[in-house]
Amino acid sequence: MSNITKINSAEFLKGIIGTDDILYDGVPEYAFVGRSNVGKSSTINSLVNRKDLVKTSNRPGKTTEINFFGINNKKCYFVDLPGYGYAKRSPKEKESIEKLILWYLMYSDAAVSKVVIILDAKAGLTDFDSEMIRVLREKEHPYLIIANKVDKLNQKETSAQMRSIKEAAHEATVVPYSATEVTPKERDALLREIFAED
Ligand SMILES: Nc1nc2c(ncn2[C@@H]2O[C@H](COP(=O)(O)OP(=O)(O)OP(=O)(O)O)[C@@H](O)[C@H]2O)c(=O)[nH]1
Ligand SMILES: [Mg+2]
Repeated sequence: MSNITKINSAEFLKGIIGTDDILYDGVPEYAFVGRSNVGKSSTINSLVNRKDLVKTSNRPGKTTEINFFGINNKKCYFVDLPGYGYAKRSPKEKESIEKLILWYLMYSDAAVSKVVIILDAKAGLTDFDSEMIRVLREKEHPYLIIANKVDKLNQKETSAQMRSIKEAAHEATVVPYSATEVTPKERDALLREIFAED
């Protein structure tokens, strides 16, 4: 694990679509996964406090490679994965993205310290989210759920969604978040959660 309490620097390193030396260089990896358009790239930008380190878009399906970002001179990597479930992709493309994600997380032997699953707080878990949670639990792999875009919900809706997401996710840690309206305090709390050893 990384013992990071503050992010001082972040840089794009490379995008990969299969095996690569970067997976095996021993640097701890923090992987951000989730359905297309839930705000994976925006969440990484908010955590590193940069508006445009990672490209974001209101057109889903923006991220197609596994993108590596070096944090604090490569003390760890933040890894932005392509989103799954984007409706306008062909079934074949969808399948190859799901395979790429599962390969990276489960079979590549990459040094993944934690998987950060990002959801749309309003939509909750998708089938592939649940499948991923099932596999992560089976492997006893540390993971954390971020319920993003809570700025779109009122307080009552937020707490109802938090309860139902937590229940559907076998009582996993679920952090309510807004990548676009986050305060420094909320951001630091999420960073602590991500870097916590469980
Ligand atoms: N209201 C609101 N919008 C958000 C939030 N986070 C992200 N968005 C918006 O949602 C859209 C998608 O954000 P991205 O960060 O590109 O999403 P992504 O999950 O990386 O998408 P893919 O790369 O396509 O898988 C953009 O228009 C963002 O501005 C949030 O917390 N609140
Ligand atoms: Mg993205």
